[in-house]
Amino acid sequence: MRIVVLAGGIGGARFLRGLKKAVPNADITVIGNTGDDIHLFGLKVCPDLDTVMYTLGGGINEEQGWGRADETFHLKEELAAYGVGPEWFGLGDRDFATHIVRTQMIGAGYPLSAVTEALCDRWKPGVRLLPMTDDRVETHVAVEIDGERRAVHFQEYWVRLRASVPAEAVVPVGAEQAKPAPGVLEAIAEADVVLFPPSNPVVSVGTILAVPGIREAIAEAGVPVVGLSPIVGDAPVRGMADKVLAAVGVESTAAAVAEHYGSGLLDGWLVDTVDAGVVDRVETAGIRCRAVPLMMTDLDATAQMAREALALAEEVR
Ligand code: GDP
Ligand code: FO1
Ligand code: CA
Repeated sequence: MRIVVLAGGIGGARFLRGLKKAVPNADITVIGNTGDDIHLFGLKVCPDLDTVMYTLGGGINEEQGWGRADETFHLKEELAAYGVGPEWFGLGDRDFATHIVRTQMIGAGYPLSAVTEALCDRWKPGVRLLPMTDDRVETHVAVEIDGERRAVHFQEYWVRLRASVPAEAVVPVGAEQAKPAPGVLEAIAEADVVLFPPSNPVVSVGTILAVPGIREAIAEAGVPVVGLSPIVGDAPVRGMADKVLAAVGVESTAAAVAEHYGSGLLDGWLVDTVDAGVVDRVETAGIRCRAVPLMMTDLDATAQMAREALALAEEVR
């Protein structure tokens, strides 16, 4: 079975671990969000691609969900001693190596997709990991600080400001001009099923869908498209999805997120059992819906979520 998954960072990566366990022989292509990417200290950092790569490759900091296990921060401290920031972004020594290799290869002329493949030669994530695009896309968030409206990088909004001010708009800068990376449209066209893991609907899946051609390819593939809600009990399980959903005028409920994707894109939607009350509303919107446990507490629970998603895909096929 050929499965395409549109993934952000932690939610996407943890779901993929369950999917691999549920269907060990599946051919899985991950289309990763690169809107979170940021250039720091002259280096290109791709948090969501790295989160998927480290999680599936066994190098992730499990408690934190991002960054490397067994990490140290000597380099960051040395940079700070020179007064070189930003200090608010936690890049560790082991993680730095990834960004150095990536930046060096990009400087030598390799596209991000080729660089990602080279990095995955080491980590062997067991999936084909493709960036959504080789072009530069950066998610910016419009905020009002001290009465002044300005745009900040998504990482500044989330990591420095901890999403403490309302997001007034979310803009994937560069997305309109971006082209899908090599292999992305082909993987979608050849897929048997497309899954949206419980990733952020705005700054993860939404950013991937903002690359012209990807949404259209999914709709035209004619295969089941099934998503899992990242909103449980009217709140994100973690992160700032509520803040960025508000910016696009969507309430933080499992039903509203399904309606936001819409029946033109989604065929099936899984909500958590605590949200069983919204199943009828989602089905009224033309999307087949089931309520099942959606908390990724351990690998078995996550694998069961993946099985439920694939079962729903068979139902709507
Ligand atoms: P990020 O890039 O690290 O923010 O990760 P993603 O975009 O892939 O996923 C973030 C989303 O995952 C958040 O909106 C969370 O609510 C959701 N999430 C995290 N853990 C769980 C879980 O155990 N169950 C569900 N249903 N959603 C989760
Ligand atoms: N998230 C944080 O909350 N604080 C950090 O200092 C931080 C550093 C960081 C470094 C490398 C990396 O790959 C991820 C990192 N993240 C950090 C997570 C990052 O914000 C991601 O973009 C998440 O996916 C949020 O959507
Ligand atoms: Ca992310």
